[in-house]
Amino acid sequence: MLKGLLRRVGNVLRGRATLDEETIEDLEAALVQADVSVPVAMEIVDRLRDDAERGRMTDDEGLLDLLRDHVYERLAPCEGELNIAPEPPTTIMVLGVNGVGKTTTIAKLAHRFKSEGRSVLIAAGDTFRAAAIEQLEVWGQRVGCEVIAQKMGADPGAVMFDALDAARARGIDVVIADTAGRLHTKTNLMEELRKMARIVERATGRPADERLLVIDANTGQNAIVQAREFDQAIGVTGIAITKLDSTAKGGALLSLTAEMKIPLKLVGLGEKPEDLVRFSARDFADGIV
Ligand SMILES: Nc1nc2c(ncn2[C@@H]2O[C@H](COP(=O)(O)OP(=O)(O)O)[C@@H](O)[C@H]2O)c(=O)[nH]1
Ligand SMILES: [Mg+2]
Repeated sequence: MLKGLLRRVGNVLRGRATLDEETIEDLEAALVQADVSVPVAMEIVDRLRDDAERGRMTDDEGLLDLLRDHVYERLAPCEGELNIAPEPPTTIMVLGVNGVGKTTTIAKLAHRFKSEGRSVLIAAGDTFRAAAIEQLEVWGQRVGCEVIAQKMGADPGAVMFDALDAARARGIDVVIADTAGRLHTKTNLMEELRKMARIVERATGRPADERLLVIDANTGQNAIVQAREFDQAIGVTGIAITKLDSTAKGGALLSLTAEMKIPLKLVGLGEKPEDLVRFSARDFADGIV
């Protein structure tokens, strides 16, 4: 499933048992091309050089194995589980810029909770685009979940309020809220997000249990900018990385976790409801082939 991440890096190292100057240069370049930031790429190369000098290699997969181990060690402390509230409803706000996969991830999450026997309500909080509401309703039908929606242009805070009200009345276990693809440069949109967050807090007596930031694995270094902006707005509690099935990169994750200590929780591996898995540092590292 996760095969071919950092593919060029794998190619550079394959069959090489020694880390000569040429390999080091190629390795650094390949890491940066796979969206690893320059400082993190240099750290990785230094670490590999140290390990190689200590002779921790047995065969010609040796360097590649060292890289996998190192990536695993970097990411393992970041593995995290979705927060589930002790008292229902668990509220999950799904955040991220347009096109990263928020709506699809919501459908996948709803599908997963339902298959675990939990009741789910979806709030169509992306009221910015009419298509977004329709798309969510189609998904709701597909995965068998009610979607609470208002018209395009409606106040997302009001949609959130309605959804929480309905959830309380019906004893729903999980409320998952879509949000607009707020360009982080547009302050009023971030303001709307904060308002939605306040409404959750007022209705449930605590901040949204999960403020899940969706990041497209193809995003590159901009992922860090996105994470910072959304974190400043309402505090991000977890990250879902989508489209890891369709990229040979994935290096942005290494830079992101070097910069910010936000748990990595989910991985999107396709466009179907079941294409969502828990983030696993081991799988990610072993995906480097
Ligand atoms: N290959 C792949 N495509 C995805 C994944 N998640 C979402 N997509 C696609 O990305 C596009 C944008 O997704 P959408 O959920 O509408 O993004 P939103 O604007 O953030 O709500 C759609 O074509 C989805 O099918 C994934 O994990 N893998
Ligand atoms: Mg959407």
